[in-house]
Amino acid sequence: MSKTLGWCLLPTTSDFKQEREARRSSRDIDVMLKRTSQEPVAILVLGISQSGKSTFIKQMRIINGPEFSQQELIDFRRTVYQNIIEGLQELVVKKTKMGIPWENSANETHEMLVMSVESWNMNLEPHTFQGFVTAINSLWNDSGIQEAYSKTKKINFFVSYIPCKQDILYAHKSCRDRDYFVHRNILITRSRSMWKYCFFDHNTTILFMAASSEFDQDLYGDNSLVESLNLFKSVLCNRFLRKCTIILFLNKTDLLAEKVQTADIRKNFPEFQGDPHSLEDVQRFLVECFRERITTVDDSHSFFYHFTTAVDTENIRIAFDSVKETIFRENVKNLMMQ
Ligand SMILES: Nc1nc2c(ncn2[C@@H]2O[C@H](COP(=O)(O)OP(=O)(O)OP(=O)(O)O)[C@@H](O)[C@H]2O)c(=O)[nH]1
Ligand SMILES: [Mg+2]
Repeated sequence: MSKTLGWCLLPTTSDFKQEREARRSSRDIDVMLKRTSQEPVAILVLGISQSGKSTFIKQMRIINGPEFSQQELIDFRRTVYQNIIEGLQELVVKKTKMGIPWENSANETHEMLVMSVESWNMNLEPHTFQGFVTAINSLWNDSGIQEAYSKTKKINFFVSYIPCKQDILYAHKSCRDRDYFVHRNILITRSRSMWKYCFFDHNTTILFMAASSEFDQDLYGDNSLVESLNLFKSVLCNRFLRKCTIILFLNKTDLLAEKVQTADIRKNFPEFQGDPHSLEDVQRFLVECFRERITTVDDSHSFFYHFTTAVDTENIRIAFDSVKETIFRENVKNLMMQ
């Protein structure tokens, strides 16, 4: 194309020079693009507990394969049983704290049974779990528990079954989840033990997950969003991570959309200006909270963000495609600056 154009315009020596330069740049870019697409890249998935890190990594497995084996599904069943019992125990404690009585007084006996289960200490198989089903159902159907539940976050109940992919995504098992996934030249990990595989340069991206719906919830006694912002700031201050690109996933958008309908973020964050019942306004505010941490520490980080729902495979597929594109673009930019 440039050759044809060159002949038509009867090029001068300087035109030839320019064309040679252009060809050389184009070749350099081709080499760089080839290098970027092959260089190992690491994504460190960071964030406070319950923000959705393991769910994101499970989605990587669902999206990029291989399929879960029957044994893996059965292993997840125990986690789901454990989540059901622990979730119900948490609700019973909340109900008591809120001073809500049992609708059905027979549930006092069921309460004793369920509260005595040390689910983390036992091998929950279908036949053991079956022994608690009547009590679980009865407590769950009591209006006292329903009232406590309507004032807290959602928990799912299942009895004697093999979990499907969606159940796996809803299961929470702190720390013991498989915590990395390799997709082509990309290592995705949430584990510090894998940091040895990272270069901590522009080839490493921090994917910071924050549960956007938890602005009014506590984690170990402190506000969950404040905890998340503090961790975000300490990540930014970490000298090893200084050159990394930061991608923020403001996660649990489904729960946030539901929450803003009734909750008022100004109770926890009086500086919020805007409509507390507008999802967009609340999301904009949250992005600014995180962005502000970057500017107070060091604004040389490249910063990108997405509103995600980690339990929604399609949503994560789109977000991950965009993450890959961002990493690629950032790498090309960095190589061109070298
Ligand atoms: N509704 C909803 N639930 C989510 C979303 N993301 C994660 N969860 C649920 O939130 C819980 C915690 O998610 P995890 O991925 O286990 O959180 P984590 O960051 O790995 O937590 P730790 O392992 O304790 O550090 C799980 O029960 C998930 O199913 C989301 O976007 N929407
Ligand atoms: Mg986890």
